[in-house]
Amino acid sequence: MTDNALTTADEPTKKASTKKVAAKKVTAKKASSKKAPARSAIAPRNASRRAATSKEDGARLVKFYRDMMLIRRFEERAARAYTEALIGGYCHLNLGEEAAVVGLMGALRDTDYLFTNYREHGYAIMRGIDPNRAMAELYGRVDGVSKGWGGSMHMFDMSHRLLGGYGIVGGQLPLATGAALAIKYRGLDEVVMCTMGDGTANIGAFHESLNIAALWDLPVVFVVINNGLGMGTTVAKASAEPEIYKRASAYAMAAERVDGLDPQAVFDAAQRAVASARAGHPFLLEVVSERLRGHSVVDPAKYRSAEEVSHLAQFDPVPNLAARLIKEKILTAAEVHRIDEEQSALADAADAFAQSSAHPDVATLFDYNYATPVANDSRRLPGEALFVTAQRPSAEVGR
Ligand SMILES: Cc1ncc(C[n+]2csc(CCOP(=O)(O)OP(=O)(O)O)c2C)c(N)n1
Ligand SMILES: [Mg+2]
Repeated sequence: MTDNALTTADEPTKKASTKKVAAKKVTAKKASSKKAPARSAIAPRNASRRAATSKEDGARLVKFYRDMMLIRRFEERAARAYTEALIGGYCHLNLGEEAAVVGLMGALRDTDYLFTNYREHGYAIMRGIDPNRAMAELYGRVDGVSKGWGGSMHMFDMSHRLLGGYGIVGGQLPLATGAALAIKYRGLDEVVMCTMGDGTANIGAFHESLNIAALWDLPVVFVVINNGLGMGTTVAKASAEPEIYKRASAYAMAAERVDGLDPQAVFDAAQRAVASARAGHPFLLEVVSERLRGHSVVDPAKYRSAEEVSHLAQFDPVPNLAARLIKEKILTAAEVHRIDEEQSALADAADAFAQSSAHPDVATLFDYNYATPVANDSRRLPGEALFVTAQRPSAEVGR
């Protein structure tokens, strides 16, 4: 059990923000506040209460730092390439959510599956996909994870069991639930993790998927990354129950809420959630996180007050973990700096690799739409006629 699990379903957030709880079946008995608590209330920094870090935990924290730094530097390069118009389409970044990404992915086995949304670059890399191939996909090049045809939102790699990348909010949930049903049907020891945002918890597919998963005891962990915003709409404005993990009580599903800025806390909670799912008890894990930039690279986030923006830096998990590693003498400042240099070099290399990769041949545009041949598969390119009519003999024309 971690020091950083935040609340149970039974306790209003403001009172319970640092209380130790066990993962358990949620039974939201008391009505909770309709107003979402302030960021500081739902994501307390409780470093002072933390037990001394063991050698093993220290080594894991260093690995988390390395991985978080890689995601950070990768995303910064992606943002730059996008603003230079080298990357097209949409581009949503994991900046601020790095601790959540590494903690969650650390709890999965290679044989487990991941479904995620459009904010997916960090997840793809932490599933083991080469950053070069992830960046090449953003650039739409042949060496990309999806051969250049998916782009930022649609990475897919069966060999790393990343089953997408979905741009439709909530689109991944029924598919993830179906994958979990397939695993159960085949009697396999595998788990599906399905990540989404707080806004997604208000989509119909969320309720349908959680209901079926609980009813049929499917091996799936639903993870809500609660970054406080669905595009520019706050959780308080969008959700009647802002403590999203409590919604599991409607499906008699186990649930937990955790501090998403602490990678160790996320890892511990994710391990509990995954173990529960592997034993046939689906789980809802709410990870309270921060989105440091706009919804996508082009969003200036004008809906955030200057005061809110000025507080964001204190919630940045990357420098916070660096400070902890130095304070607890797990690493020296020089070692922290070296990790940054190494991961920056990897991100630069990924950028160079992507730029040197070829554009895909347009003739391959439709080659990956279906896994098996489909009789009426349309292969019409934009601008081509919908129906190609046979030429009539000239004598018939004008009759
Ligand atoms: C069905 C559907 N409705 C609306 C949109 C437009 N849209 C894209 S992202 C988004 C907000 C989602 O917020 P959240 O689930 O919190 O995820 P986050 O972006 O914070 O990671 C919306 C409304 C969409 N892509 N799909
Ligand atoms: Mg959100």
